[in-house]
Amino acid sequence: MATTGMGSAKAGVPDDGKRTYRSEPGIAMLGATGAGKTTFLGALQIALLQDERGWTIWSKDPASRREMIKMNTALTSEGEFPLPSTGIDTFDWILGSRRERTERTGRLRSRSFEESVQVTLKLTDASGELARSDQMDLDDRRQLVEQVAGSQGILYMFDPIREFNRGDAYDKLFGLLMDIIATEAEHPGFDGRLGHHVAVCVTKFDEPRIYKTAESLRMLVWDSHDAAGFPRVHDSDARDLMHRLCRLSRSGTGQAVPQLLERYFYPDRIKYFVTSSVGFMVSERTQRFDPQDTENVYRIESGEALIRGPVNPINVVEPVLWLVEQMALNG
Ligand SMILES: Nc1nc2c(ncn2[C@@H]2O[C@H](COP(=O)(O)OP(=O)(O)OP(=O)(O)O)[C@@H](O)[C@H]2O)c(=O)[nH]1
Ligand SMILES: [Mg+2]
Repeated sequence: MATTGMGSAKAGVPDDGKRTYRSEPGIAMLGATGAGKTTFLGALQIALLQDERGWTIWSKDPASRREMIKMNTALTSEGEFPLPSTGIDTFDWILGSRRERTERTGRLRSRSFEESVQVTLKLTDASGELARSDQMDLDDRRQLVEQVAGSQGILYMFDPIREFNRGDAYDKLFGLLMDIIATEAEHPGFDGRLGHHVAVCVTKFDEPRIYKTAESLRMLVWDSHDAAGFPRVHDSDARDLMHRLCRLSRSGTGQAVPQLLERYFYPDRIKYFVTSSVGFMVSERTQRFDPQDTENVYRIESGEALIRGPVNPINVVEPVLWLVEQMALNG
C-alpha cells in the first residue's frame, strides 16, 4: 500500500484499488490538575468502540500500548480512575478507519477506491501541576512547553467543579500560554497568535452541578436512537454553558478563560464540547438515564473516587476526530 502524509501530498493508488492515508499530528492535553485529562484518554478506546463511525485505535509502540491497555482496563473493568499524572507522558496511538473515495481519471471518467486512513496520534499528557508558575524553571515544564508548541492540536480540559472550588484555570492557562508564545515568537512571521486548533472540553458533565446548570439553561438535547436516553449539550451551546459555569468561579477569573483562548489562538480554530469521560449513571431498575441520579462516580471513605457503573463516554470521540479533521484539512 502507498503511504503519504495528509495535506498536499497525494497517495498512490495500487492495483487493488486501495490505498492508505497516513498522518502524524501531535495533540497536547492541557488543563488544571484533576481536570480529567488522563481519564479522557483512558475513555477514548471504549468511546470509539461505542461510536458508529467505526474508527479503531491501536499502537505499535510497546510502552504506549501498555498504557492504553492499563488505562482502559482500570476504567472499564475495575472502576478505577487514573492516579494523578507525574511529569509528562507521551503516547503514540494510531486511529484507523476506511472511507470510499472517487477520483477523476479523465474528462469523463472516474474511479472509486476504498481508502484506509491511519492517523498517528502523538498525545502529550502532563501533570496539571506543571502549569503552576513556580514550575517555570523545571525541565519538565520546558519540555511540556516545547511539546505543546510543536503540536498541531490542543485538547484543553476545563473542569467547572475545580473552578467552583479553586478558580485557578485562568492563572494556569495564562502562564503556560505566555511560555508557549515565547517559544513560537522565535519563528519568523509570528503574528502574536498561536496556530493550533483547540478543542475546549468542559469535563464531568455527569456531575450534578454541571448537569443541573445545563438543564436549567434548557441546553439538553436527546437523540431518539439512544436506548439509554442520555442527554447531551449541543456543541453550539457548549461555549455559552462554559461561560455560565465560569460565572460561579471562586476567583471570578473563570469567564476570562474563553477570552484568553480566543485572543491567543484564532477563534475560528476553536471549538467547544461538553464531555463526560465516564458518562452518566444508568439506573439499575430501568436501565435508563435517571435525571435525579446522574453522576457515575462515588467516593469511598478515604476520599478516593470510583466509577459506579458501566462507562458510557459522552463527547469523547468528537473532539479528537474534530481535531484530526481540522489538522488534515489545514496541514
Ligand atoms: N464526575 C466525573 N468525574 C471525573 C470524570 N473524569 C475524571 N473525573 C474525576 O477527576 C479526577 C481526576 O481525573 P484525571 O483524569 O486524573 O485528571 P488529570 O487532569 O489527568 O489530573 P493530573 O494528572 O493530576 O493533572 C478523577 O480521579 C475523578 O475523580 C468524569 O467524566 N466525571
Ligand atoms: Mg493525569
